[in-house]
Amino acid sequence: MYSKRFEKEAFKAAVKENVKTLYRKKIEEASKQQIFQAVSYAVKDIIMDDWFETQSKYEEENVKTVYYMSMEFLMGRALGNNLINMTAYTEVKEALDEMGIDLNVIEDEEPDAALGNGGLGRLAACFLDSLATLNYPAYGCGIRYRYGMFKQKIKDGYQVETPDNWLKEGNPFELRREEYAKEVRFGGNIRFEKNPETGRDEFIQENYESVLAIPYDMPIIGYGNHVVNTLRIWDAQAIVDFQLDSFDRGDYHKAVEQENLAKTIVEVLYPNDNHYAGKELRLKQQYFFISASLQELIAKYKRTNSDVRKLYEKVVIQMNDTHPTVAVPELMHLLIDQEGLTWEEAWNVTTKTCAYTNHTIMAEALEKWPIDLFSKLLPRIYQIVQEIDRRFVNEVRAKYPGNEEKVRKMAILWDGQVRMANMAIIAGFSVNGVAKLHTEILKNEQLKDFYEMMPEKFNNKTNGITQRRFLAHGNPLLADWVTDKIGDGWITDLAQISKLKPYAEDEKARKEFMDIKYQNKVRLAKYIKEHNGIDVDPRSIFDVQVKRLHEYKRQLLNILHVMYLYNQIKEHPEMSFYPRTFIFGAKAAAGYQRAKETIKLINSVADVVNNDRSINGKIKVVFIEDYRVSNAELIFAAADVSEQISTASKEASGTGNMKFMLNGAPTLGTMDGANVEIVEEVGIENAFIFGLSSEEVINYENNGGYNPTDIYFNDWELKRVIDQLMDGTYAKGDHEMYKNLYNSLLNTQCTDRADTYFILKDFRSYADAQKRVEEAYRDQDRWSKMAMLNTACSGKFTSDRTIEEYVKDIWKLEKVTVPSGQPE
Ligand code: B1H
Repeated sequence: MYSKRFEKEAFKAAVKENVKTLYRKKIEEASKQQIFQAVSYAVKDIIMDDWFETQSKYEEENVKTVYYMSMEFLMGRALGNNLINMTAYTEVKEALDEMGIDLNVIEDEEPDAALGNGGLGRLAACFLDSLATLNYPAYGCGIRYRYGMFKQKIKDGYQVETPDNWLKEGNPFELRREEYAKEVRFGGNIRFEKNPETGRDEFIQENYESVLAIPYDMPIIGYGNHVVNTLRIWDAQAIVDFQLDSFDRGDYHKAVEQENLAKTIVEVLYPNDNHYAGKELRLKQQYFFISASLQELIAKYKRTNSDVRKLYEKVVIQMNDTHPTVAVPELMHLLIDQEGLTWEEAWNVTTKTCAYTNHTIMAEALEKWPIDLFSKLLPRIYQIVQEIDRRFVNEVRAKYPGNEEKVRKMAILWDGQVRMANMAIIAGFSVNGVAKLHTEILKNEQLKDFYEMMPEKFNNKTNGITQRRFLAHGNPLLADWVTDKIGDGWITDLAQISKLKPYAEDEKARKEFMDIKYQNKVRLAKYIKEHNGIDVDPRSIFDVQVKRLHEYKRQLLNILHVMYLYNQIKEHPEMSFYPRTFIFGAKAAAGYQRAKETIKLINSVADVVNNDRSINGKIKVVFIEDYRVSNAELIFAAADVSEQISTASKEASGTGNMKFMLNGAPTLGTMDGANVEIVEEVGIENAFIFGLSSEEVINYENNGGYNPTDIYFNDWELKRVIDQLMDGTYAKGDHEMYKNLYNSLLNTQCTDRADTYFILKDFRSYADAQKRVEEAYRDQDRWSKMAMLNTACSGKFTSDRTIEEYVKDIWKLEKVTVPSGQPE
């Protein structure tokens, strides 16, 4: 399709020209980074026509558009993915080859756009890819953080965080759109004044601080369809002198303050996954990007539509968790105070426009803003929240007379706090969970009262991932093999991958499949050697757990089991044991002590085990530094075993589980999140399931927990492992190093319940499942079948399917076709 525009010679000339105009250099003199920039600008140039065409087509057809509001977009690298979706990867690779340039090396020059923590942010990125590929009009709206997710270094086994200066060399794909700048105001006081002409009370805000929000656009390229959507991320800039209100002009102090506000507001991504920190700056960030995005969305709507009372016909706002929920009162504010709608009219629009996705049931992730903080920062918004709350509480009392318990649970304002989830549910027309089990838990436990009152709002949208990045780009060997077998329809229709199923019975195909896995393991082994200096044997089982570090995800269970295996091998050297490489990758939130201790423990176990010649390399432990989207692509491709071992009920969905499955790694996991649906698709015989069920966990929790000490005293092998946390085995004799971990498992010394995440309880069941993994792997016929069936049954887990469900049930969008921006 792009063959003409990627006429090789023209592209090569463009790269040379860019090196010349950007750096006054010849291609032979340019650095790898400079070539990356030159190549990217050449690619962006080609994108521009389609980007332009797509946006004009949307405007022409005046189509309904989804605005995906998110504090996080974990995009990773753009160059390779853009080329894949332009169906130009191979051609560009060849063109560069002819110039003596290796595209893979150039791709490695690009910093990850890490504007997210983990699954929630990566989901947003996958959704944008699918929306563009499926021809749907969509914007992603977020923040252009100056610093993204911190870079992780491991020093002496400890995590050290360093700033992620991702914009240092410039971002070749972004476009600054100064002309769409918007003012956003904070604080001050408000009053109302009667307008003598209209007779209406008009809202006036005084003594506020404000910043200018400036959008940067990034192209989101659909696969082979000429669609280019936009990720719009906002930067902040001080409002310069002449833009200040007349009485503020010349106020030096204020000017400096506003300069500071602008600088701090977009400075850095909060590095917490599944955790609410309650910082004022975070609320500022939320309001900043929401207000700017809504102002722009209304302005855009009004360019082609006359009646703002019908906004919901052309606009739907999806709130990615509660972080963007201030969109509800802000939309009310803009509609009432600027567009002149009545409360009832504005409420009608807002409740038909906003929808909410819940991503977690973890109590510590619930956003509850102290009222005094909230009302000082956003005085008008707080008034509106009060009024929403007042009206809703009236409804509750009308529906459940005398039942104040209902008010206590469902009101927005309670106990001095603004409960954002309650507001999102009350104002949203849709509330969805992210996997079947998660949605059931929301309906029957967490959000029971809301579900009873408004069942029609609740629905499930099981998460998905994009096969373009996580197979076509991340695993080219397997991608080509799949295409060879079944054609390339899977790239935009992953259901077709089920056509691989018959090949699971074909010995030759199985051998090819395992051969590709082996080559990907060699590729990862090389990466590990380069980055960790550790030799790993690609013939060993690559057993992988990569995800954010969190107690509920139970990396601790995994490493305790490694310690247990190590004890066994030491004690019984004659015991048959299939060599295993345990691979970890995880960032811990900077202030999360137990998580950081777990990283240190993993690295210390690695140190001891990897250097013990007596075990003949039967176990290797590797902690991959700075786990992120770009190295994730290599890791998934090389994995044999996918560790998805969260305490049942805690992982809302998980999406890494799907990436492993797509790449042919069976799941070793609990019946949690989307694991349940993975097992449904692939069959329980092609997974290794263990542990308490979510009902059992919830049951224990509702009855005060369980007592791990019985288990501790009755299982001497497990006891020994836990005691090794305190006896210095993995701490060069230090008895204190892991005391927080030890206490979290057994003790009474910490405030919360002992072993909150049922690690001791699930330990034996996990060890058994691990034994079954080993047995299965020894039988290469059986394993290769399992592995291939995982790939073949992964069709459900494409984000394309997820997006089609959102479109059908929630967003109601139409597909738009875009002609090629250039004549063929
Ligand atoms: C998920 C978060 C999250 N759920 C608060 N919740 C945050 C909560 O900065 N914060 O305050 C950041 C992130 N992240 C994840 O969402 C779930 O744990 C996964 O199970 C799920 O797959 C993913 C996408 O739905």
